[in-house]
Amino acid sequence: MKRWLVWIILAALVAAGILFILGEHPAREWESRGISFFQRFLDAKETARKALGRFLPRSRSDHQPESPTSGQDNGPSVSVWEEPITGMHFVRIPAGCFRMGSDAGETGRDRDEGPMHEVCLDGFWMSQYEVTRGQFRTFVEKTGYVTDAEREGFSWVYDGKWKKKPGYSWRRPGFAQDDDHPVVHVSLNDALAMARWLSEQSPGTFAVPTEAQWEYACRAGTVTARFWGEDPEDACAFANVADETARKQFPVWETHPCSDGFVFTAPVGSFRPNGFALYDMLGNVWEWCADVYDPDGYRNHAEKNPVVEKGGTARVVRGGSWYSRPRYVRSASRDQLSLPGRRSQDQGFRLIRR
Ligand SMILES: [Ca+2]
Ligand SMILES: [Ca+2]
Repeated sequence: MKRWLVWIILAALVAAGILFILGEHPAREWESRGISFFQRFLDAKETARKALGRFLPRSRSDHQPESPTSGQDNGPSVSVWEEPITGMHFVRIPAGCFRMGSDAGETGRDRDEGPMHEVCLDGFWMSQYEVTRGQFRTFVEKTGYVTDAEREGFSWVYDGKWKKKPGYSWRRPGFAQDDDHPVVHVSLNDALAMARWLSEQSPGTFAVPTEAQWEYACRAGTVTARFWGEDPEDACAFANVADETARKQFPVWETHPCSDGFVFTAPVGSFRPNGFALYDMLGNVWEWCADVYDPDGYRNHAEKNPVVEKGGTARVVRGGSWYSRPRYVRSASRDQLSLPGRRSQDQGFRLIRR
């Protein structure tokens, strides 16, 4: 092997090691969501690849079309359907195709966001807001449903670290919430139970979105890292995220450089919507998707209505939460919880309707 090539490889390994160590400190989403050591290594490698881009082989860079106009300034024009029992609003998401995932140049990107690929979806309805505590209460009162957190007597709560703690559930979230806040401490099982009940009681078939439906709905025609553009600094007009407000309480957090006014959950719809008139697609609470989490799932995605149904127990969650630093608050960012029964203080959901 040529001597100069050996030196470059050695330099890359040292740089990857340093970046890996530097990246350790506020690893909040890793810590809470059980991302493996191997994925952390790959993430550090991706960072090193960017830093040493001149020397390492480059990934394919997908062509990006021009960003369409979102129409947010005048308020998007959409069809809304109100579900009669819970009062949930559903907006019509038109059939269409989009580029799913992110390209290698996107700041904060993880390798599981690639390769970017074309996906086409049938039209569907999506709940305009995250399911609220009040709407979930209606479901529970009419059915007697008991959530996984209540049945097993504990949930995951943040008090400087993520811990499994007894006594927490949607009824006792661990911070102040009224019925307009998104329900939290709900598992995928709980979300699917509410969808099944609505399918029996109300016109239409209800479900949690597939990961492809979620990203298509979140992007609303945009190709930028976030539906408002590229910049995390602009987050606080559009999303409740880890921000300067939260940093007063948790000084070690890596935050967005702006103030959204909320440490924990905000009432749904407190911020500006995306181009499909959907609120809080990014931030506030993480949202369950129907797909099994597979870091390489995009390689085998069907072009039409893809969904990953096999391959393990972990399930996809999307969009980030009040706890999330900028890299998790992106349209293409993917995260996971290890089981459909997992729940936490920043985990909620929204439904779709067909
Ligand atoms: Ca916040
Ligand atoms: Ca959300």
